[in-house]
Amino acid sequence: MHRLRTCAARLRPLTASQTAQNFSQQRRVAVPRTFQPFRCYTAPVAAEPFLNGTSSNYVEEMYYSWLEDPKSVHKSWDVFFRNANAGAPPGMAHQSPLSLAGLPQAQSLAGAQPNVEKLVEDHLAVQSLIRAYQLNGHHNADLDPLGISCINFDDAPVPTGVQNVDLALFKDRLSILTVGGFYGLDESDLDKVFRLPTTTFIGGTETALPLREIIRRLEMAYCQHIGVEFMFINDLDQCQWIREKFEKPGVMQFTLEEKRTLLARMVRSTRFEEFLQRKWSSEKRFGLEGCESLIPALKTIIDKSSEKGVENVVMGMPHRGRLNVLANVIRKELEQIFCQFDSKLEAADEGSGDVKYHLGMYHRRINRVTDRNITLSLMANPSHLEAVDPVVQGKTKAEQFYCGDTEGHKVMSILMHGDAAFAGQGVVYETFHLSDLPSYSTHGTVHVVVNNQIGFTTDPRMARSSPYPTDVARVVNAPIFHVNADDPEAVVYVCNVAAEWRATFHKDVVVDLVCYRRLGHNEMDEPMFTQPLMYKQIKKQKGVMQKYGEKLIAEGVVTRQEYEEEIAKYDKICEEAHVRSKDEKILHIKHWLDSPWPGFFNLDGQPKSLTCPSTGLTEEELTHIGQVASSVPVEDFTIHGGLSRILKARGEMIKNRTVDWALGEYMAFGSLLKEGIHVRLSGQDVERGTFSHRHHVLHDQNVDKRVCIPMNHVAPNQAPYTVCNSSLSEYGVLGFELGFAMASPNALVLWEAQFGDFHNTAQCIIDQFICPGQAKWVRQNGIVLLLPHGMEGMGPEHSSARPERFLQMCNDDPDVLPSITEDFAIRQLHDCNWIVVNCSNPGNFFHVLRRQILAPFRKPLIVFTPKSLLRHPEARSNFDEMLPGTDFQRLIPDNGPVAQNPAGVKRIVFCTGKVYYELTKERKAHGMEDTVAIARMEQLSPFPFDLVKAESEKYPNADLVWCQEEHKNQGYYDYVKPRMRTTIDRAKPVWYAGRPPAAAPATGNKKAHLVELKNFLDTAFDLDAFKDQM
Ligand SMILES: Cc1ncc(C[n+]2csc(CCOP(=O)(O)OP(=O)(O)O)c2C)c(N)n1
Ligand SMILES: [Mg+2]
Repeated sequence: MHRLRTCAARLRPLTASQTAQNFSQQRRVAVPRTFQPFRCYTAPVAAEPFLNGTSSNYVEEMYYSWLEDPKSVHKSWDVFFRNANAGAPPGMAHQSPLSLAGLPQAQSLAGAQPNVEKLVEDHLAVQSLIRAYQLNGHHNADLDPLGISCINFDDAPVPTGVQNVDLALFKDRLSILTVGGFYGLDESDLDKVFRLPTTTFIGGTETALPLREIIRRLEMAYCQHIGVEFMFINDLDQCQWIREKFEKPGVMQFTLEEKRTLLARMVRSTRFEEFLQRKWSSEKRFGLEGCESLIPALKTIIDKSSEKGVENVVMGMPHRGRLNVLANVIRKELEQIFCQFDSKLEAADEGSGDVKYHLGMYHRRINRVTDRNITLSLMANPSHLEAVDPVVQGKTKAEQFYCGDTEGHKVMSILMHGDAAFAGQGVVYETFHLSDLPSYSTHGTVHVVVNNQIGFTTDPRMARSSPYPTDVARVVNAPIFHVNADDPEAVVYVCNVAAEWRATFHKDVVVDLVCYRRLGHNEMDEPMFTQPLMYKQIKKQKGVMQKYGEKLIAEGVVTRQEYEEEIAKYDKICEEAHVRSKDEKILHIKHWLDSPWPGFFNLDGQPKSLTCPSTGLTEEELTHIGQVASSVPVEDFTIHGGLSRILKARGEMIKNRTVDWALGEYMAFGSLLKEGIHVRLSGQDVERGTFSHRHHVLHDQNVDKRVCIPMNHVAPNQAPYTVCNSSLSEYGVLGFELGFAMASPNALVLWEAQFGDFHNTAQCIIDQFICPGQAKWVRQNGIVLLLPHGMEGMGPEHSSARPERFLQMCNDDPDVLPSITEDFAIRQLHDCNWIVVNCSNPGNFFHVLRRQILAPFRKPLIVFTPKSLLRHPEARSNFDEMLPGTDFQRLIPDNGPVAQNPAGVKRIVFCTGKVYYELTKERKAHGMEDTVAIARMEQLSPFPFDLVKAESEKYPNADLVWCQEEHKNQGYYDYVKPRMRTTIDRAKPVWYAGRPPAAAPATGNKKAHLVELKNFLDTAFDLDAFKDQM
């Protein structure tokens, strides 16, 4: 906490004398009317050198004061504001005191009345003092229930409970807030009455107060159990709004009823943990002891939001207190929670399941306070802290989208965090940066940090370089409300304000519950090994429920008997639920589903059928969508000349009944939209396409920011198409899209990596959610990952999407040939954890995208997409391959000359993706078109055992080669080889033609790249190449 001190020094505002000095040095001052959201690039404020986070608030105070009464500010400011309001250009509004001196009033003021100057200075000093509290008051607030951080911070105990203002006492305190002590004021000023600036609300209905009272009220507002950080917000209305909430005298008052409800909630929260501890003292549950106020905090946020019209709250949280939140906020039946502690419980569902403190939950119920319906869901999450943040935001966005809630009035998210994780995990920052982007904003999230001042065994001073764990939120101008979690009323107050803030401004807000962790990291851990002094203090600490109960008894709000009865009542509820829990013999993970898809499955959760209709389209549909793709469907819209040529070429292709890659994708998206399926494509630069092939958003060359999205002009009643360039994030954005895809099965949600290798910065989402999501949490997800991939001599970084990694995580058994039934293909899809494809032509890409939606279940789809093939003249498909009756081809056999005389074929080369075109070219060059067959494996996983079998049996005299352009330890070889061997009952070897093993995915040397290519192609067509390996 000593860092706070350094920080405080840096943030200190100017003293009155400093201000005067600066003023006389003729610093130019900006006009507050130019306070604008940062996107307004042309605002004159941009040219004002003076305006910054510190000075702007000072200027703002003056401005408000001037608006009310121009005489209330110094003449120089009066002139300045007049000039600015009259439209003076930036930098021209200020006139130096020299020219002011020419004014008759100023002359008399300056020359004749030295006392007036002192008066002005004193008023400025008081304004600065008020501002110092608003800015830095939180440094002096009593936030830590243990009192440890205060001691470190000040090297001396900080007095609280301000009733009598004594300057001697405050001089020390104020030195933290101000430069040079007291802004030139002294004890004799304490009883002088000062006019209050309009930037404070401490006066209530009074406009002037004695300095002593001003300080007392500021102490009450900013230095008690709540610390408010907000002065960095560059919006005057928002700052005023917060000041009013915390400064107005008497704001924090509770009715008797509210106090009783709060006590009841504290009882539930506390006794739940105590019950678990009594019954299962040696089980891990990551209890909430030390932060029991989290439960009333969340309930308050939900109650207030429900009152403001919210009907659906999507929540994400880590391990700490999760069971308590499930029980007391979401209201999961207690027996369902308790039965999970029974080790004899059998799993009823397929899949691996997950530990009890990771599971999600969905519940629709009546909010008892507002009497309105509310849907609460807690998303399942992996152990990886904060990974669920973007997922929650994506799901929230989708829920808002589907109910037409464009401003977030009905659906909102709440994210909970641990202090160490909030500060340490980069995905928090990535998620914050989505918060105000049009296609990603959820219109405000309430963040609640369980700041127990420790992360596992690590102290904050080793865990972060910022004073608070919440500083990351400052990047998006979110106000931060620090609160001592041992004061439940203060907690409830800030939570109410946070929910109101969200409902008013639709921006993020953070509640930092400063608390402690009574036990170890989990219930088995010994914290005294590493934090002996902290834990000695914790052992002395009276529980917050007990403290609050005693307070209310002393206040006469409840009697001791009532308090004890409340406790006994909840204990009984727990005991009875525990008895019932013993009857539970089977654990249904399905009961823990966070995102049910009503009507999509049968009642038993199974797909309604195990068939998939043809994914083809009629000639008319193909032509129509093709025409949309090659036209500009709005009037008076000038597109770039190069783009006109591209659209013209598309028109030609459509006339010739062919599609290239971009058109294949267009046909898939356009047709699904027409069928009412929402399509959302997100990722970096996806609107145009990294490779400039897509052009889904057209830009008017004459009108700034005027755009047209032809895909939204496919049919009158079509579903909307969202295509959005994302922030430069993979982890955050992929998580977000996964969450979006979770909300409904009736949407095609795609995330495209700029280059496939960049997916590894989102590895956590892939490893923890996409790959095992269904197995862990019985929830399906049809997200599509488009990963540009291919060895094209571009160097090690832009070549490989790392197919080997995706394939290594597929759940099909390499050593077992599944029985090949009629519904083999769809059954395989149903059983797999994800689908991995590498299409060699746009027609097949079109089919696989449509299959994502036409299949009766949802699986993630990983597509390695091409780069050079986007424009390859041979990588085109004919309409005939896309008509009704056609489907995705998992394997494309060789239908060339080899098919005429299979017995004469000496080799079958199996391959996938772009290398097919290099192989066919080389085969032609070798004149081997009737001796070497080339089969394309378009779907790598689930492995097309049936088709590989048929293809290899077709050529009895051929040897088998797997050819890939990737290095041997990469690509597909390790996945494909054992499965091919299993398919042919290990009757023949599977030879390898490809690049040798390597550490890097590709060479950076163009020549080496070409030599490697030539070498492996030579191997593929050298029928003697493997003789000496036999
Ligand atoms: C990404 C990630 N890294 C490491 C861990 C291991 N881990 C689990 S809890 C924890 C400490 C978390 O501290 P904090 O965020 O303050 O939450 P608390 O347990 O104090 O409530 C750590 C390091 C993890 N779960 N996730
Ligand atoms: Mg912690």
